[in-house]
Amino acid sequence: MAHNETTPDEAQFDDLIARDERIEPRDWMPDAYRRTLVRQISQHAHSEIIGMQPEANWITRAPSLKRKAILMAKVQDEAGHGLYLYSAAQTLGATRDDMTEALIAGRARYSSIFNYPTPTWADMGAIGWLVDGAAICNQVPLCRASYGPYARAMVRICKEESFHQRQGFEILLELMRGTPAQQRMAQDAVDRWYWPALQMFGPPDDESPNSAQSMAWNIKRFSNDELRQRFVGMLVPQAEALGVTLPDPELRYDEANGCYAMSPIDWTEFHEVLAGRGPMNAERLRRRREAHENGAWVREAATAYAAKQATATREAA
Ligand code: BYC
Repeated sequence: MAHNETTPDEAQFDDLIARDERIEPRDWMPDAYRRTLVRQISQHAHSEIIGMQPEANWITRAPSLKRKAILMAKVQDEAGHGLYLYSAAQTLGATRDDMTEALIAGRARYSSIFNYPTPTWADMGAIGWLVDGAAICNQVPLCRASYGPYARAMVRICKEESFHQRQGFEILLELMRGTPAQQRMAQDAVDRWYWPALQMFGPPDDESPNSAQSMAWNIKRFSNDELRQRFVGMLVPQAEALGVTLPDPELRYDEANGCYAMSPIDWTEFHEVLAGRGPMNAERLRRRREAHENGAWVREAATAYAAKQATATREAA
């Protein structure tokens, strides 16, 4: 076959993408498309699972029974998101064991944001407001991603993220209506989480190796910088309503080009965190490994039960 000739499978794939329709697990797809999806979806799943840790740190210390119940529900939602996403990656042929092994061996990426500590209760507010807020901006367009199982998982995840964002906003609102010490605690948490939240959207567009191809495949619908701009635009009026200051003296809306002007983002810090040298990277992985080892008996029991069921089914047939 001539080098640039398209096979019928490829033509059908290209046609589905051109018509902005969904690719399903049964459909033929280029290897690179499959690999990109496994990469992004598994990273996303790992982020949800590691993302349980900074907040789990506060479950036993939440300031009231009601706050504890809400926080537990949120952390459980994140476990659920991880499971939907691992399942979506499995439809592409990735195995759960391989993905888990890559994570605990420190070979897999997960969002940079979860490598920062949560020293105060206000961090629960800042995570909900800023981290879940950034997640919503990034993930609502993913509900239209071209790969069906990923897009469908995102619909449910985004609904739950909206609740998470509101609960974070409400924690900060209550602190800002409290004593001067509570107000300072809220502002301090916002100061610490603001810049790492902006980094969640990934490197600037001209340094984002995956964006162009992912956008051509209708996986990503907006570039990293476009989503970062959209996020800042969402935060400005909400910060005003809360009475907190966003920690960027250069932040202002530029009427001329319709964008927010902002101070430069510290990409050195971002790359340090990605290289495993953030404040909490080692602790997050240590805790994940420990949880995996402690859960070995559950996996063994489930495997033994499945084998027993299979024998019973065979014998009944
Ligand atoms: N952290 O070419 P680029 C949550 C990597 S969980 C770490 O722009 P892409 C929540 C990137 O992977 C939220 N790594 O990549 C949970 C790539 O590395 P590789 C998680 C990052 O994929 C609990 C390299 O940098 N959300 O909401 O086109 C509690 C070059 O980047 C980061 C998702 O995962 C980062 N921040 O775009 C509360 C959303 N940024 O793989 C909340 C799904 C970039 O080439 N993912 N990298 O070695 C995405 O939308 C995209 O993957 C990204 C990056 C926008 C993150």
